[in-house]
Amino acid sequence: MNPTITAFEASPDRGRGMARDMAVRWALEEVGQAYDVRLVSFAQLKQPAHVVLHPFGQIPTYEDGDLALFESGAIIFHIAERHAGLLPVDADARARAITWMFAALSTVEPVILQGETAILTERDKPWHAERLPVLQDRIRARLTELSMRLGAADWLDGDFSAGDLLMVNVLRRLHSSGLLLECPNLAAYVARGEARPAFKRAFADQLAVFTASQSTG
Ligand code: GTB
Repeated sequence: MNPTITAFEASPDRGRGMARDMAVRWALEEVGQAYDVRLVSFAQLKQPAHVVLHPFGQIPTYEDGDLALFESGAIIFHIAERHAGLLPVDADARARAITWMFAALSTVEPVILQGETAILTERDKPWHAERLPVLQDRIRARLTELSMRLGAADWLDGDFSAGDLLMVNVLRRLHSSGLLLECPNLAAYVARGEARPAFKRAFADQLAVFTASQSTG
């Protein structure tokens, strides 16, 4: 039996691969693990049948036999632990790759999310015009630090790892802001990630869900 993940029936991002099933799909594609997808509506997310899998009523979830997981980072870590290809075999290199997974989700993503939230939900606030540049400067500062560490390397620590997968996925959220272009090596890093065949397959599959949702009304 293939593992089953959940994804939006009709993603609000219109298939741009911004919802968090994207990274899980990408990880599964990288390791060559076939998977099934159960599509859920926003209403279904909050129903008991889904909340038992995900206490916060969100996507993605991951089910494999008796195991049910939520949190995209934990799901990707689980996939990377059980398959070759996303974490180095050498124990120290593996620990460093896992460190980058945490860095992506707990150090880089929060500043990006704060900026995104300000744009999406705080535009009408009287303090928005003052706050936005502050948040954008925080993103710039984090990107500059990351850019310095990446330097001219292809990936953050040796070969491509789950740390790069999560970092690229987080940085993709900046595509529409233009901020990524201020650090050309990071823009190239994201482009390298998006050029991977596994990324392209995952992207196409989630886009196909959105396209089908439009044709069926
Ligand atoms: N920390 C969790 C994880 O990494 O798995 C966060 C999961 C999460 O935020 N899930 C969102 C969700 O289910 C979808 S991905 N939201 C429904 C709810 O909370 O009721 C976040 C997301 C949604 C839409 C866009 N977009 O349209 O661009 C981007 C990202």
